[in-house]
Amino acid sequence: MRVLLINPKFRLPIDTRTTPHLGLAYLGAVTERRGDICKIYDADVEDEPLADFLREYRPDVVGITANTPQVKQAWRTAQLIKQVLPGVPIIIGGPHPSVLSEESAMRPEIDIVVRGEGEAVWVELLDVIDRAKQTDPDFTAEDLLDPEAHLLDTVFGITYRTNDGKMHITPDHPPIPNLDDLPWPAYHLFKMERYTNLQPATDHVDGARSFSILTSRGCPYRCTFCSQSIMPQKWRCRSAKNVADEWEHLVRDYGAQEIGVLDDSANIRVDRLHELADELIRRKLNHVPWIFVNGIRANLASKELLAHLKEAGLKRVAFGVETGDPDIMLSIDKRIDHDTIRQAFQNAKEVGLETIGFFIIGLPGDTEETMERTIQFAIELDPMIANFSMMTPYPGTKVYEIVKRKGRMLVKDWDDYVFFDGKARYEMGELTAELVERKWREAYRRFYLRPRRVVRTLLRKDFWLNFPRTSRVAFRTIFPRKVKKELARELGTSVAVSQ
Ligand code: B12
Ligand code: SF4
Repeated sequence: MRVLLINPKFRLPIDTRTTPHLGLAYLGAVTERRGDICKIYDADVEDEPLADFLREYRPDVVGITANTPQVKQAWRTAQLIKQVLPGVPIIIGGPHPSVLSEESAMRPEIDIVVRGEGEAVWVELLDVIDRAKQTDPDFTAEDLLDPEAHLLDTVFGITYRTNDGKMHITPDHPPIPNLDDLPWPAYHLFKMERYTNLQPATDHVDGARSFSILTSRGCPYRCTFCSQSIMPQKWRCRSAKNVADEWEHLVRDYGAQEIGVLDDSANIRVDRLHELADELIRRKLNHVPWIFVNGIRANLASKELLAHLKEAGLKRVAFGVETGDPDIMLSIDKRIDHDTIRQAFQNAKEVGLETIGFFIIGLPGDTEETMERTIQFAIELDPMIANFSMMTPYPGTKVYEIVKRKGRMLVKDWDDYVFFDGKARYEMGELTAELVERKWREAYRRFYLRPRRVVRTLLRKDFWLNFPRTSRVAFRTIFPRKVKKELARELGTSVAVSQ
Protein backbone atom coordinates (compact mmCIF):
# COMPACT_ATOMS: atom_id res chain seq x y z
CA MET A 1 0.00 0.00 0.00
CA ARG A 2 0.97 3.64 -0.31
CA VAL A 3 1.00 5.13 3.16
CA LEU A 4 1.27 8.76 4.16
CA LEU A 5 2.16 10.16 7.58
CA ILE A 6 1.59 13.83 8.34
CA ASN A 7 2.89 16.26 10.93
CA PRO A 8 0.42 19.19 10.68
CA LYS A 9 1.82 22.67 10.42
CA PHE A 10 2.63 24.20 13.73
CA ARG A 11 5.05 27.05 14.07
CA LEU A 12 5.87 28.05 17.60
CA PRO A 13 5.60 31.75 18.37
CA ILE A 14 9.34 31.99 18.92
CA ASP A 15 12.20 30.87 16.77
CA THR A 16 12.62 27.49 18.29
CA ARG A 17 13.77 24.19 17.03
CA THR A 18 12.19 22.15 14.29
CA THR A 19 13.33 18.57 14.45
CA PRO A 20 12.06 15.49 12.61
CA HIS A 21 9.10 13.99 14.43
CA LEU A 22 10.44 10.89 16.15
CA GLY A 23 6.98 9.32 16.59
CA LEU A 24 6.38 9.53 12.83
CA ALA A 25 9.93 8.30 12.17
CA TYR A 26 9.10 5.14 14.16
CA LEU A 27 5.73 4.72 12.45
CA GLY A 28 7.44 5.16 9.07
CA ALA A 29 9.96 2.47 9.98
CA VAL A 30 7.34 -0.13 10.97
CA THR A 31 5.31 0.75 7.85
CA GLU A 32 8.31 0.04 5.62
CA ARG A 33 9.07 -3.13 7.55
CA ARG A 34 5.51 -4.28 6.78
CA GLY A 35 6.40 -3.86 3.09
CA ASP A 36 4.48 -0.68 2.32
CA ILE A 37 5.69 2.43 0.54
CA CYS A 38 5.76 5.28 3.03
CA LYS A 39 6.10 9.05 2.74
CA ILE A 40 6.17 11.66 5.47
CA TYR A 41 4.74 15.12 4.88
CA ASP A 42 6.00 17.45 7.61
CA ALA A 43 4.00 20.61 6.98
CA ASP A 44 6.52 22.63 9.01
CA VAL A 45 9.18 22.20 6.34
CA GLU A 46 7.37 21.31 3.10
CA ASP A 47 7.09 23.76 0.19
CA GLU A 48 4.61 21.79 -1.89
CA PRO A 49 0.96 22.40 -0.97
CA LEU A 50 -0.57 19.31 0.64
CA ALA A 51 -3.39 19.09 -1.93
CA ASP A 52 -0.86 18.83 -4.80
CA PHE A 53 1.16 16.28 -2.86
CA LEU A 54 -1.98 14.17 -2.25
CA ARG A 55 -3.07 14.25 -5.90
CA GLU A 56 0.34 13.10 -6.99
CA TYR A 57 1.00 10.42 -4.33
CA ARG A 58 -2.59 9.16 -3.91
CA PRO A 59 -2.05 7.33 -0.59
CA ASP A 60 -4.23 4.34 0.42
CA VAL A 61 -4.19 5.39 4.07
CA VAL A 62 -3.15 8.51 5.96
CA GLY A 63 -1.93 8.88 9.55
CA ILE A 64 -1.80 12.27 11.24
CA THR A 65 -0.06 13.12 14.50
CA ALA A 66 -1.22 15.78 16.94
CA ASN A 67 -0.27 17.26 20.27
CA THR A 68 -2.68 19.69 21.90
CA PRO A 69 -1.80 22.94 20.08
CA GLN A 70 -1.68 21.01 16.81
CA VAL A 71 -4.96 19.14 17.03
CA LYS A 72 -7.19 21.68 15.29
CA GLN A 73 -4.70 21.95 12.46
CA ALA A 74 -4.75 18.14 12.31
CA TRP A 75 -8.54 18.22 11.87
CA ARG A 76 -8.26 20.94 9.19
CA THR A 77 -5.67 18.80 7.43
CA ALA A 78 -8.01 15.79 7.58
CA GLN A 79 -10.83 17.89 6.10
CA LEU A 80 -8.61 18.83 3.17
CA ILE A 81 -7.67 15.18 2.62
CA LYS A 82 -11.34 14.14 2.60
CA GLN A 83 -11.98 16.80 -0.07
CA VAL A 84 -9.11 15.71 -2.30
CA LEU A 85 -9.31 11.92 -1.70
CA PRO A 86 -12.80 11.26 -0.27
CA GLY A 87 -12.52 7.51 0.46
CA VAL A 88 -9.10 7.38 2.07
CA PRO A 89 -9.06 6.18 5.70
CA ILE A 90 -7.66 8.84 8.05
CA ILE A 91 -6.16 7.79 11.35
CA ILE A 92 -5.04 10.21 14.04
CA GLY A 93 -2.69 9.61 17.00
CA GLY A 94 -0.33 11.41 19.35
CA PRO A 95 -0.49 13.05 22.80
CA HIS A 96 -3.75 14.96 22.42
CA PRO A 97 -6.05 12.40 20.76
CA SER A 98 -4.63 9.76 23.09
CA VAL A 99 -6.14 11.60 26.06
CA LEU A 100 -9.32 12.96 24.47
CA SER A 101 -9.93 10.21 21.94
CA GLU A 102 -13.70 10.64 21.66
CA GLU A 103 -13.34 14.32 20.81
CA SER A 104 -11.42 13.43 17.63
CA ALA A 105 -13.45 10.29 16.90
CA MET A 106 -16.63 12.43 16.89
CA ARG A 107 -15.31 14.46 13.97
CA PRO A 108 -16.54 13.38 10.53
CA GLU A 109 -13.12 13.90 8.92
CA ILE A 110 -11.40 11.46 11.34
CA ASP A 111 -12.02 7.74 10.90
CA ILE A 112 -9.97 6.16 13.69
CA VAL A 113 -8.12 7.45 16.75
CA VAL A 114 -5.11 5.49 18.01
CA ARG A 115 -4.51 5.89 21.72
CA GLY A 116 -1.00 5.77 23.20
CA GLU A 117 2.05 3.97 21.88
CA GLY A 118 1.40 3.64 18.18
CA GLU A 119 3.58 1.19 16.30
CA ALA A 120 1.80 -2.10 17.02
CA VAL A 121 -1.71 -0.66 16.63
CA TRP A 122 -0.76 1.12 13.42
CA VAL A 123 0.58 -2.07 11.85
CA GLU A 124 -2.58 -3.95 12.87
CA LEU A 125 -4.69 -1.25 11.22
CA LEU A 126 -2.61 -1.38 8.05
CA ASP A 127 -3.09 -5.16 8.02
CA VAL A 128 -6.87 -4.77 8.30
CA ILE A 129 -7.04 -2.18 5.51
CA ASP A 130 -4.63 -4.11 3.29
CA ARG A 131 -6.62 -7.35 3.64
CA ALA A 132 -9.87 -5.53 2.84
CA LYS A 133 -8.33 -3.82 -0.19
CA GLN A 134 -7.12 -7.12 -1.56
CA THR A 135 -10.66 -8.46 -1.71
CA ASP A 136 -12.18 -5.12 -2.76
CA PRO A 137 -9.87 -2.64 -4.52
CA ASP A 138 -12.54 0.07 -4.15
CA PHE A 139 -12.61 -0.33 -0.38
CA THR A 140 -13.15 3.02 1.37
CA ALA A 141 -13.13 4.50 4.87
CA GLU A 142 -16.90 4.08 4.92
CA ASP A 143 -16.54 0.31 4.43
CA LEU A 144 -14.02 0.26 7.28
CA LEU A 145 -16.60 1.81 9.61
CA ASP A 146 -19.49 -0.39 8.47
CA PRO A 147 -21.09 -1.66 11.73
CA GLU A 148 -21.98 -4.97 10.05
CA ALA A 149 -18.42 -5.65 8.89
CA HIS A 150 -16.80 -5.74 12.38
CA LEU A 151 -13.41 -5.09 10.82
CA LEU A 152 -12.03 -3.18 13.79
CA ASP A 153 -13.48 -5.21 16.66
CA THR A 154 -10.24 -7.02 17.44
CA VAL A 155 -7.88 -4.05 17.20
CA PHE A 156 -7.01 -2.84 20.71
CA GLY A 157 -6.08 0.77 21.54
CA ILE A 158 -8.45 2.54 19.16
CA THR A 159 -11.53 4.75 19.36
CA TYR A 160 -13.88 5.15 16.39
CA ARG A 161 -17.45 5.74 15.41
CA THR A 162 -19.19 3.28 13.10
CA ASN A 163 -21.47 4.62 10.35
CA ASP A 164 -24.52 4.14 12.61
CA GLY A 165 -23.06 6.81 14.95
CA LYS A 166 -22.05 4.38 17.71
CA MET A 167 -18.77 5.14 19.52
CA HIS A 168 -16.41 2.22 20.07
CA ILE A 169 -13.52 2.34 22.54
CA THR A 170 -11.53 -0.87 22.40
CA PRO A 171 -9.39 -1.89 25.40
CA ASP A 172 -5.89 -0.39 25.64
CA HIS A 173 -3.28 -2.11 23.52
CA PRO A 174 -0.61 -3.93 25.57
CA PRO A 175 2.75 -2.10 25.56
CA ILE A 176 5.39 -3.34 23.11
CA PRO A 177 7.07 -5.98 25.29
CA ASN A 178 10.62 -5.68 23.95
CA LEU A 179 11.68 -2.29 22.58
CA ASP A 180 14.74 -3.88 20.96
CA ASP A 181 12.32 -5.43 18.45
CA LEU A 182 11.46 -2.03 16.99
CA PRO A 183 13.25 -0.93 13.84
CA TRP A 184 15.30 2.28 13.98
CA PRO A 185 13.47 5.52 13.19
CA ALA A 186 13.20 6.09 9.43
CA TYR A 187 15.13 9.36 9.13
CA HIS A 188 15.53 8.78 5.39
CA LEU A 189 11.85 9.73 5.00
CA PHE A 190 12.59 13.31 6.17
CA LYS A 191 14.19 16.23 4.34
CA MET A 192 16.88 16.37 7.01
CA GLU A 193 18.57 19.50 5.62
CA ARG A 194 15.45 21.52 6.44
CA TYR A 195 15.58 21.02 10.22
CA THR A 196 17.39 22.97 12.90
CA ASN A 197 19.84 21.46 15.33
CA LEU A 198 18.67 20.31 18.78
CA GLN A 199 19.15 23.51 20.76
CA PRO A 200 19.50 26.21 18.12
CA ALA A 201 19.46 29.12 20.55
CA THR A 202 22.54 27.68 22.22
CA ASP A 203 24.60 25.60 19.82
CA HIS A 204 25.83 26.17 16.33
CA VAL A 205 25.53 22.80 14.60
CA ASP A 206 24.41 21.95 11.08
CA GLY A 207 20.75 20.90 11.58
CA ALA A 208 21.00 18.18 8.93
CA ARG A 209 23.48 16.42 11.19
CA SER A 210 21.42 16.52 14.42
CA PHE A 211 19.55 13.40 15.45
CA SER A 212 17.35 12.29 18.33
CA ILE A 213 17.32 8.91 19.98
CA LEU A 214 14.91 7.29 22.41
CA THR A 215 16.54 4.74 24.71
CA SER A 216 13.55 4.14 26.99
CA ARG A 217 9.83 4.85 27.07
CA GLY A 218 7.51 5.99 29.80
CA CYS A 219 8.16 7.21 33.31
CA PRO A 220 7.27 5.57 36.63
CA TYR A 221 6.49 8.97 38.20
CA ARG A 222 3.31 10.95 37.73
CA CYS A 223 4.07 14.64 38.35
CA THR A 224 0.83 16.59 38.45
CA PHE A 225 1.73 18.97 35.59
CA CYS A 226 3.16 16.44 33.13
CA SER A 227 1.39 14.97 30.09
CA GLN A 228 2.87 11.59 30.69
CA SER A 229 -0.16 9.71 29.47
CA ILE A 230 0.98 8.74 25.96
CA MET A 231 3.24 5.88 26.91
CA PRO A 232 2.25 3.21 29.44
CA GLN A 233 3.32 4.05 33.01
CA LYS A 234 5.63 1.06 33.22
CA TRP A 235 9.12 2.24 32.31
CA ARG A 236 10.66 0.10 29.56
CA CYS A 237 14.12 0.37 28.12
CA ARG A 238 16.15 -0.82 25.18
CA SER A 239 19.32 -2.78 25.87
CA ALA A 240 22.57 -0.82 25.90
CA LYS A 241 23.77 -2.82 22.89
CA ASN A 242 20.66 -2.07 20.85
CA VAL A 243 20.96 1.66 21.63
CA ALA A 244 24.68 1.67 20.79
CA ASP A 245 23.94 -0.07 17.47
CA GLU A 246 21.53 2.71 16.49
CA TRP A 247 24.01 5.32 17.77
CA GLU A 248 26.69 3.84 15.56
CA HIS A 249 24.31 3.89 12.59
CA LEU A 250 23.56 7.59 13.21
CA VAL A 251 27.24 8.48 13.44
CA ARG A 252 28.67 6.26 10.70
CA ASP A 253 25.81 6.25 8.15
CA TYR A 254 24.27 9.70 8.69
CA GLY A 255 27.34 11.59 9.92
CA ALA A 256 25.59 12.73 13.12
CA GLN A 257 27.32 15.73 14.70
CA GLU A 258 25.13 15.78 17.79
CA ILE A 259 22.63 13.40 19.32
CA GLY A 260 19.76 14.28 21.65
CA VAL A 261 18.42 11.66 24.05
CA LEU A 262 14.68 12.34 24.24
CA ASP A 263 13.71 9.94 27.03
CA ASP A 264 11.39 11.17 29.73
CA SER A 265 13.48 9.54 32.43
CA ALA A 266 16.61 8.04 30.91
CA ASN A 267 18.39 7.17 34.16
CA ILE A 268 15.85 4.96 35.92
CA ARG A 269 18.30 2.07 35.56
CA VAL A 270 21.77 3.39 36.23
CA ASP A 271 23.58 0.13 35.33
CA ARG A 272 22.16 0.35 31.80
CA LEU A 273 23.63 3.83 31.34
CA HIS A 274 27.03 2.65 32.57
CA GLU A 275 26.82 -0.17 30.03
CA LEU A 276 25.86 2.28 27.28
CA ALA A 277 28.78 4.54 28.20
CA ASP A 278 31.15 1.54 27.99
CA GLU A 279 29.76 0.66 24.55
CA LEU A 280 30.10 4.22 23.21
CA ILE A 281 33.68 4.42 24.43
CA ARG A 282 34.60 0.95 23.15
CA ARG A 283 33.12 1.69 19.70
CA LYS A 284 34.90 5.08 19.58
CA LEU A 285 31.62 6.98 19.23
CA ASN A 286 32.37 9.32 22.13
CA HIS A 287 33.74 12.09 19.92
CA VAL A 288 30.15 13.00 18.94
CA PRO A 289 28.65 15.26 21.61
CA TRP A 290 25.28 14.31 22.99
CA ILE A 291 22.68 15.91 25.24
CA PHE A 292 19.96 14.82 27.62
CA VAL A 293 17.29 17.04 26.13
CA ASN A 294 14.74 16.29 28.86
CA GLY A 295 15.39 16.21 32.57
CA ILE A 296 16.96 13.09 34.03
CA ARG A 297 16.10 12.17 37.62
CA ALA A 298 18.28 14.20 39.99
CA ASN A 299 18.14 11.46 42.65
CA LEU A 300 19.87 9.03 40.27
CA ALA A 301 22.59 11.35 38.99
CA SER A 302 25.69 10.42 40.97
CA LYS A 303 29.02 12.00 40.21
CA GLU A 304 30.36 8.62 39.18
CA LEU A 305 27.58 8.10 36.61
CA LEU A 306 27.84 11.61 35.19
CA ALA A 307 31.65 11.37 34.90
CA HIS A 308 31.32 8.09 33.01
CA LEU A 309 28.71 9.57 30.67
CA LYS A 310 30.91 12.63 30.11
CA GLU A 311 33.71 10.32 29.04
CA ALA A 312 31.22 8.72 26.65
CA GLY A 313 30.55 12.08 24.96
CA LEU A 314 27.78 13.59 27.10
CA LYS A 315 27.98 17.37 26.80
CA ARG A 316 24.92 18.70 28.56
CA VAL A 317 22.48 17.37 31.11
CA ALA A 318 19.02 18.66 32.05
CA PHE A 319 17.15 18.36 35.33
CA GLY A 320 13.49 19.12 35.96
CA VAL A 321 13.67 21.41 38.99
CA GLU A 322 10.18 22.90 38.59
CA THR A 323 9.94 24.94 41.81
CA GLY A 324 12.10 26.46 44.53
CA ASP A 325 9.43 26.09 47.18
CA PRO A 326 9.39 22.93 49.36
CA ASP A 327 5.61 22.81 49.83
CA ILE A 328 4.89 23.28 46.13
CA MET A 329 7.48 20.59 45.43
CA LEU A 330 5.52 18.17 47.61
CA SER A 331 2.23 19.15 46.01
CA ILE A 332 3.39 18.39 42.45
CA ASP A 333 4.41 14.83 43.37
CA LYS A 334 7.88 15.17 41.87
CA ARG A 335 9.25 13.03 44.70
CA ILE A 336 12.50 14.89 45.00
CA ASP A 337 13.89 17.48 47.43
CA HIS A 338 15.93 20.59 46.89
CA ASP A 339 19.13 19.24 48.44
CA THR A 340 19.11 16.30 46.02
CA ILE A 341 18.71 18.73 43.14
CA ARG A 342 21.54 20.92 44.48
CA GLN A 343 23.76 17.85 44.68
CA ALA A 344 22.90 16.75 41.13
CA PHE A 345 23.82 20.17 39.70
CA GLN A 346 27.01 20.19 41.73
CA ASN A 347 27.91 16.70 40.47
CA ALA A 348 27.27 17.71 36.86
CA LYS A 349 29.32 20.89 37.14
CA GLU A 350 32.18 19.17 38.93
CA VAL A 351 32.60 16.64 36.13
CA GLY A 352 32.50 19.45 33.55
CA LEU A 353 29.01 19.05 32.09
CA GLU A 354 26.88 21.94 30.89
CA THR A 355 23.54 22.08 32.69
CA ILE A 356 19.93 22.91 31.90
CA GLY A 357 17.30 23.57 34.57
CA PHE A 358 13.57 23.41 33.83
CA PHE A 359 11.41 25.62 36.05
CA ILE A 360 7.67 26.25 36.12
CA ILE A 361 6.09 29.57 36.99
CA GLY A 362 2.45 29.53 38.07
CA LEU A 363 1.93 26.04 39.50
CA PRO A 364 -1.31 25.57 41.48
CA GLY A 365 -0.72 27.01 44.95
CA ASP A 366 2.07 29.31 43.75
CA THR A 367 2.14 32.80 45.29
CA GLU A 368 4.42 35.80 44.76
CA GLU A 369 6.69 34.38 47.50
CA THR A 370 6.87 30.82 46.16
CA MET A 371 7.57 32.01 42.62
CA GLU A 372 10.22 34.28 44.07
CA ARG A 373 11.79 31.18 45.67
CA THR A 374 11.79 29.50 42.26
CA ILE A 375 13.63 32.44 40.69
CA GLN A 376 16.13 32.55 43.55
CA PHE A 377 16.69 28.80 43.38
CA ALA A 378 17.35 29.08 39.63
CA ILE A 379 19.91 31.80 40.32
CA GLU A 380 21.49 29.71 43.08
CA LEU A 381 21.77 26.61 40.86
CA ASP A 382 22.96 28.78 37.98
CA PRO A 383 22.58 26.29 35.12
CA MET A 384 23.92 27.23 31.71
CA ILE A 385 20.33 27.33 30.42
CA ALA A 386 17.33 28.07 32.62
CA ASN A 387 14.02 27.38 30.99
CA PHE A 388 11.03 28.98 32.72
CA SER A 389 7.70 27.63 31.46
CA MET A 390 4.49 29.29 32.32
CA MET A 391 2.24 26.56 33.70
CA THR A 392 0.01 25.28 30.89
CA PRO A 393 -2.58 22.72 32.05
CA TYR A 394 -2.65 20.08 29.33
CA PRO A 395 -5.62 17.70 29.21
CA GLY A 396 -4.84 14.40 30.90
CA THR A 397 -2.77 16.03 33.67
CA LYS A 398 -3.79 16.37 37.31
CA VAL A 399 -3.28 20.14 37.10
CA TYR A 400 -5.86 20.27 34.31
CA GLU A 401 -8.41 18.59 36.58
CA ILE A 402 -7.53 20.87 39.53
CA VAL A 403 -7.89 24.02 37.44
CA LYS A 404 -11.16 22.83 35.92
CA ARG A 405 -12.51 22.18 39.43
CA LYS A 406 -11.15 25.14 41.36
CA GLY A 407 -9.83 27.70 38.92
CA ARG A 408 -10.66 29.58 35.76
CA MET A 409 -9.13 28.44 32.48
CA LEU A 410 -8.17 31.51 30.46
CA VAL A 411 -7.21 29.60 27.36
CA LYS A 412 -10.26 28.46 25.45
CA ASP A 413 -8.81 27.21 22.20
CA TRP A 414 -6.47 24.20 21.70
CA ASP A 415 -4.59 26.34 19.16
CA ASP A 416 -3.40 28.51 22.05
CA TYR A 417 -1.92 25.72 24.18
CA VAL A 418 1.69 26.73 23.66
CA PHE A 419 3.68 28.02 26.56
CA PHE A 420 6.19 30.31 24.94
CA ASP A 421 4.05 33.33 24.31
CA GLY A 422 4.10 34.87 27.79
CA LYS A 423 0.38 34.62 28.50
CA ALA A 424 -1.03 32.99 31.65
CA ARG A 425 -3.28 30.02 30.94
CA TYR A 426 -5.43 30.03 34.05
CA GLU A 427 -6.21 31.86 37.26
CA MET A 428 -6.87 30.24 40.62
CA GLY A 429 -7.24 31.91 44.03
CA GLU A 430 -4.46 34.44 44.47
CA LEU A 431 -2.73 33.28 41.33
CA THR A 432 -3.79 35.98 38.89
CA ALA A 433 -2.69 36.23 35.27
CA GLU A 434 -1.01 39.57 35.96
CA LEU A 435 1.09 38.06 38.76
CA VAL A 436 2.17 34.98 36.83
CA GLU A 437 3.04 36.89 33.67
CA ARG A 438 5.04 39.44 35.70
CA LYS A 439 6.99 36.78 37.59
CA TRP A 440 7.65 34.83 34.38
CA ARG A 441 9.17 37.86 32.65
CA GLU A 442 11.03 38.72 35.82
CA ALA A 443 12.44 35.19 36.00
CA TYR A 444 14.04 35.50 32.55
CA ARG A 445 15.24 39.06 33.15
CA ARG A 446 16.74 38.37 36.54
CA PHE A 447 18.33 35.08 35.54
CA TYR A 448 19.85 36.12 32.23
CA LEU A 449 20.69 39.77 32.82
CA ARG A 450 22.99 39.31 35.83
CA PRO A 451 26.35 40.93 35.00
CA ARG A 452 28.39 37.75 35.66
CA ARG A 453 25.98 35.79 33.55
CA VAL A 454 26.07 38.29 30.69
CA VAL A 455 29.87 38.18 30.62
CA ARG A 456 29.86 34.37 30.60
CA THR A 457 27.34 34.33 27.76
CA LEU A 458 29.32 36.83 25.72
CA LEU A 459 32.40 34.64 26.06
CA ARG A 460 30.71 31.67 24.37
CA LYS A 461 31.63 31.38 20.70
CA ASP A 462 28.28 29.77 19.84
CA PHE A 463 26.48 32.78 21.28
CA TRP A 464 27.96 35.00 18.57
CA LEU A 465 27.39 32.43 15.85
CA ASN A 466 23.73 32.30 16.90
CA PHE A 467 23.40 35.98 17.69
CA PRO A 468 20.49 36.94 15.36
CA ARG A 469 18.32 34.06 16.57
CA THR A 470 19.21 34.43 20.25
CA SER A 471 18.55 38.14 20.29
CA ARG A 472 15.15 37.65 18.64
CA VAL A 473 14.18 35.07 21.28
CA ALA A 474 15.50 37.20 24.13
CA PHE A 475 13.71 40.27 22.84
CA ARG A 476 10.38 38.48 22.67
CA THR A 477 10.80 36.88 26.09
CA ILE A 478 12.42 39.45 28.31
CA PHE A 479 10.74 42.71 27.38
CA PRO A 480 7.13 43.37 28.39
CA ARG A 481 4.72 43.71 25.48
CA LYS A 482 4.36 47.45 26.03
CA VAL A 483 8.12 47.98 25.84
CA LYS A 484 8.29 45.78 22.76
CA LYS A 485 5.62 47.84 21.02
CA GLU A 486 7.41 51.07 21.87
CA LEU A 487 10.72 49.68 20.70
CA ALA A 488 9.11 48.40 17.53
CA ARG A 489 7.66 51.87 16.86
CA GLU A 490 11.01 53.51 17.43
CA LEU A 491 12.73 51.01 15.18
CA GLY A 492 10.26 51.70 12.39
CA THR A 493 8.06 48.66 13.21
CA SER A 494 10.60 46.36 11.64
CA VAL A 495 10.74 44.26 14.80
CA ALA A 496 8.25 41.45 15.23
CA VAL A 497 5.93 41.89 18.20
CA SER A 498 4.32 38.75 19.55
CA GLN A 499 0.54 38.99 19.87
C1 B12 B 1 10.94 16.12 21.53
C2 B12 B 1 9.71 16.84 22.01
C3 B12 B 1 9.45 18.09 21.48
C4 B12 B 1 10.35 18.73 20.42
C5 B12 B 1 10.13 18.16 19.03
C6 B12 B 1 8.77 17.84 18.60
C7 B12 B 1 8.80 16.91 17.39
N1 B12 B 1 8.93 17.42 16.21
O1 B12 B 1 8.72 15.72 17.59
C8 B12 B 1 10.02 20.24 20.57
C9 B12 B 1 11.02 20.86 21.49
C10 B12 B 1 9.94 21.04 19.29
C11 B12 B 1 8.68 20.15 21.29
C12 B12 B 1 7.81 21.19 21.33
C13 B12 B 1 6.59 21.13 21.95
N2 B12 B 1 6.15 20.17 22.78
CO1 B12 B 1 7.05 18.51 23.02
N3 B12 B 1 7.85 16.89 23.45
C14 B12 B 1 8.87 16.27 22.99
C15 B12 B 1 9.07 14.95 23.75
C16 B12 B 1 10.08 15.18 24.84
C17 B12 B 1 9.47 13.75 22.94
C18 B12 B 1 8.59 13.47 21.73
C19 B12 B 1 8.95 12.14 21.18
O2 B12 B 1 9.72 12.07 20.26
N4 B12 B 1 8.44 11.06 21.78
C20 B12 B 1 8.73 9.72 21.37
C21 B12 B 1 7.80 9.26 20.27
C22 B12 B 1 8.11 7.84 19.87
O3 B12 B 1 6.50 9.34 20.79
P1 B12 B 1 5.31 10.20 20.13
O4 B12 B 1 5.85 11.29 19.31
O5 B12 B 1 4.34 10.52 21.18
O6 B12 B 1 4.65 9.15 19.14
C23 B12 B 1 4.10 7.92 19.56
C24 B12 B 1 2.63 7.97 19.96
O7 B12 B 1 2.20 9.22 20.43
C25 B12 B 1 1.88 7.54 18.75
N5 B12 B 1 1.57 8.49 17.69
C26 B12 B 1 1.96 9.75 17.53
N6 B12 B 1 1.45 10.25 16.39
C27 B12 B 1 0.74 9.30 15.81
C28 B12 B 1 0.03 9.28 14.61
C29 B12 B 1 -0.62 8.11 14.25
C30 B12 B 1 -1.35 8.07 12.96
C31 B12 B 1 -0.56 6.97 15.08
C32 B12 B 1 -1.23 5.72 14.67
C33 B12 B 1 0.14 6.99 16.28
C34 B12 B 1 0.79 8.16 16.63
O8 B12 B 1 2.77 6.59 18.18
C35 B12 B 1 4.12 7.05 18.33
C36 B12 B 1 5.04 5.88 18.45
O9 B12 B 1 4.74 5.10 19.58
C37 B12 B 1 7.64 14.74 24.35
C38 B12 B 1 7.57 13.90 25.60
C39 B12 B 1 7.38 12.45 25.25
N7 B12 B 1 7.88 11.60 26.04
O10 B12 B 1 6.79 12.06 24.25
C40 B12 B 1 7.15 16.17 24.50
C41 B12 B 1 5.66 16.44 24.34
C42 B12 B 1 5.14 15.68 23.14
N8 B12 B 1 5.63 17.86 24.05
C43 B12 B 1 4.66 18.47 24.60
C44 B12 B 1 4.38 19.85 24.42
C45 B12 B 1 3.31 20.43 25.29
C46 B12 B 1 5.08 20.60 23.47
C47 B12 B 1 4.77 22.06 23.08
C48 B12 B 1 3.31 22.31 22.82
C49 B12 B 1 5.35 22.93 24.17
C50 B12 B 1 5.24 24.42 23.87
N9 B12 B 1 6.27 24.96 23.38
O11 B12 B 1 4.28 25.04 24.12
C51 B12 B 1 5.59 22.22 21.79
C52 B12 B 1 4.77 21.95 20.52
C53 B12 B 1 5.66 21.93 19.30
C54 B12 B 1 5.08 21.37 18.06
N10 B12 B 1 5.68 21.70 16.94
O12 B12 B 1 4.12 20.66 18.03
C55 B12 B 1 3.80 17.56 25.44
C56 B12 B 1 2.50 17.26 24.69
C57 B12 B 1 1.30 17.36 25.58
C58 B12 B 1 0.06 17.53 24.78
N11 B12 B 1 -1.06 17.17 25.35
O13 B12 B 1 0.07 17.98 23.68
C59 B12 B 1 4.76 16.33 25.64
C60 B12 B 1 4.06 14.98 25.76
C61 B12 B 1 5.62 16.62 26.90
C62 B12 B 1 4.93 16.40 28.22
N12 B12 B 1 5.22 15.33 28.91
O14 B12 B 1 4.14 17.21 28.65
N13 B12 B 1 8.48 18.94 21.87
S1 SF4 C 1 7.99 15.51 34.78
FE1 SF4 C 1 9.54 13.93 34.37
S2 SF4 C 1 9.54 12.68 36.26
FE2 SF4 C 1 7.64 13.84 36.28
S3 SF4 C 1 6.13 12.49 35.29
FE3 SF4 C 1 6.93 13.84 33.69
S4 SF4 C 1 8.58 12.68 32.77
FE4 SF4 C 1 8.16 11.70 34.76
